[in-house]
Amino acid sequence: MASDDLSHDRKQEQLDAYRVDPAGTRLTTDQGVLVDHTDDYLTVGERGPTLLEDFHAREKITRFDHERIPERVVHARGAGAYGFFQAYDTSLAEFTCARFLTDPALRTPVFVRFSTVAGSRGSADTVRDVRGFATKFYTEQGNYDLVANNMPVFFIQDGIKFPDFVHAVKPEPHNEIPQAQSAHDTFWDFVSLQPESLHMVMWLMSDRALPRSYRMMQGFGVHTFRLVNADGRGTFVKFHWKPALGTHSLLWEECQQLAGADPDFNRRDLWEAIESGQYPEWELGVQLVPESDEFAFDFDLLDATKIIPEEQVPVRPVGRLVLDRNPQNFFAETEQVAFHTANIVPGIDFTNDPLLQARNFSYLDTQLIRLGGPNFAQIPVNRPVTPVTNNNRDGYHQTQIPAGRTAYTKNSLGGGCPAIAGDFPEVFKHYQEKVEGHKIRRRAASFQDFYSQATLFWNSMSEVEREHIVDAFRFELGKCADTGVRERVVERLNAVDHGLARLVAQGIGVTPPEQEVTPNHGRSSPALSQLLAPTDSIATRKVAALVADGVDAVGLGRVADALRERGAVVELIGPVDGAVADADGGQVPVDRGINTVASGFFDAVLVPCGPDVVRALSGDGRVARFVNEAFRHGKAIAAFGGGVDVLGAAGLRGVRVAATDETSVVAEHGVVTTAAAAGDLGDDFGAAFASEIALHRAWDRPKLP
Ligand code: HDE
Repeated sequence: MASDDLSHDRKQEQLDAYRVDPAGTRLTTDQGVLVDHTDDYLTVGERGPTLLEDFHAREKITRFDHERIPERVVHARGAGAYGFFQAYDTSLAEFTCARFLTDPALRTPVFVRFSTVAGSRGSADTVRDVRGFATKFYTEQGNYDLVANNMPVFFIQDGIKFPDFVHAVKPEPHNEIPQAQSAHDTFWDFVSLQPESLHMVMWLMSDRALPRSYRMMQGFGVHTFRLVNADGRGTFVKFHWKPALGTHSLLWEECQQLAGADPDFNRRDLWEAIESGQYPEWELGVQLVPESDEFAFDFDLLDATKIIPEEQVPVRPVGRLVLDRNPQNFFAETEQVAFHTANIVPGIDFTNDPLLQARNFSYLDTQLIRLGGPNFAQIPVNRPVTPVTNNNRDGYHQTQIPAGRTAYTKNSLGGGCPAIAGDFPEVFKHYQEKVEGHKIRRRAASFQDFYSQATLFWNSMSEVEREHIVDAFRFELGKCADTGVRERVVERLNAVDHGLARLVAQGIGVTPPEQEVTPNHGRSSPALSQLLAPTDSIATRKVAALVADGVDAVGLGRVADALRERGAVVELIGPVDGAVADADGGQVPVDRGINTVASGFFDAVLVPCGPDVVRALSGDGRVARFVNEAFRHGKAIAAFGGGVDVLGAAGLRGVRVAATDETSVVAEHGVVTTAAAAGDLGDDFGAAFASEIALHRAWDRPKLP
């Protein structure tokens, strides 16, 4: 079989056969008839009635009328990309016979689709929501789909509740309000009556629900799956994706701004990173639990509302995922891709997690209606790179021509083909599990602890992460009109942590609970905090350099070079698009006018020197707002020479900046300043700015009034 680079290209080669390039072609009908006029209907006389016989117009309009397919019932809005997965070594072979996980010579092609959950296809990216992270591995043993989320647990324990949960979070049925929001009565009503949702609700109220980028979020398979080795021995497994750029979030205020300024913020970010060759990367890791330890935990491994703390079972690195190619057509590829938790390959199997089992039904079922029939696996993006040979036949959109007269097994008239694979080494063998029991509809007692991991999550947060969680609860519950719902949620939170419940209550006009119901167990899992694992890289981080006529191009160039050398993206933002004059009268092209951007687009701001610049920037309310917002959002801000004055004009307070004669670098709370400019600007200025950007945000910065 093909290996290394070849197998990575194998999917692309397959797709090439379906790609249609309009370059050099002429317009035809669907029947291939050339068309010379497509702007006017066929009519009787220039101003007369239109004719039904105009087959070209009819076809054009009909095709347009039928362009839409149903959007996904959840995860409707998404963005996808191709890439590859490669295992680091053979060490997992002891546990699984899945070759893509154990053969480092294989580069397995993948398609990944990221998504939000609640919003419609056209909703904004930066809403408070879970993010989907679904990967289709086109392995040499068939397609494997790891349909993951960016949070490691789920709202419910049993799939039968999924329609209830989704109906509660989606827009309310009487008025279809609100779009892509959990901040409304029905969602919180559901939460208050289903305490098993609380752990996931803590994640949803945390910064995890506001990823800075799809490229900067973790992924989790959520369920406990099973790895199966060549001898048929099973091992429980949880799958983890870890982003190479670190896990980072936006702030809620930025999200709201971005939802208007660029509703495609995350989608665009992924697209642009790949187009510019900055390929996003993740590491796949696994937590392995021997079957003998099935009952060694104080929760049930089959309960999808629980994590296995990483301190208890470390995450073991397996391989790397790289996304290096954008799709060519959103509909054909990203919209038509069909994931299914039951798409597994030899070496991977299910457990009896009742949420997973329900998914194994739902995904195939939903594709049948969404993609219009049973042949959706023939759609190019969905095709495996391995041969598909069976007696499944007919149905809507059959595109193959199965030859021969036999469509049944066993046959003698077709030479017995396709033949049963028998003991062929690649054959899928179901994991053998002995099962016994009564037919009942009842949740296990081991699923009944709803609070301790919600508490674990709360205990593991840093102070600033906790502040964000409290603010999120206050915002969301503040949008609930029903006081009974607000009170019930506070009651539930009181079982998570008394202090949390009181803080939330105080922000939403509910009487804070007097009594602690369950004492906080005090345990934490440091790996859950995003802030404890900062990266030192500024790769792909976006820096806005605010420029105007008279800019010190020499100084600006030095800082920009220092940042670009470290992988950051520096954009020059002018008063309008076009160019500005530099201090010597030369032209400096700008990347964008300030009227087309928002501070939320950037991770950091640079204010350069130049007397006219300072005058122009200080007098521009848009600049003041831009810098002020960046400051409030904790972003790294740098200014040199006279540019330091712009910070004061933008209302920045409480952080020391360089005095007018102070040419050394002053860095305080993520604000980096110096009076030096042009040729006097040293390398240490750019380096200091880069270090602050790498911290993502200066969380200890004084708050502006
Ligand atoms: Fe999904 N989910 N889900 N889900 N899910 C769908 O499948 C469902 C769950 C996830 O980019 C649907 O093709 C049920 C957990 C992702 O195309 C649907 C239950 C996790 C995506 C469906 C769950 C997910 C979906 C809608 C509870 C994280 C987007 C359209 C039993 C591990 C895939 C579709 C893409 C999509 C059902 C719970 C992740 C209806 C019944 C837990 C990333 O089949």
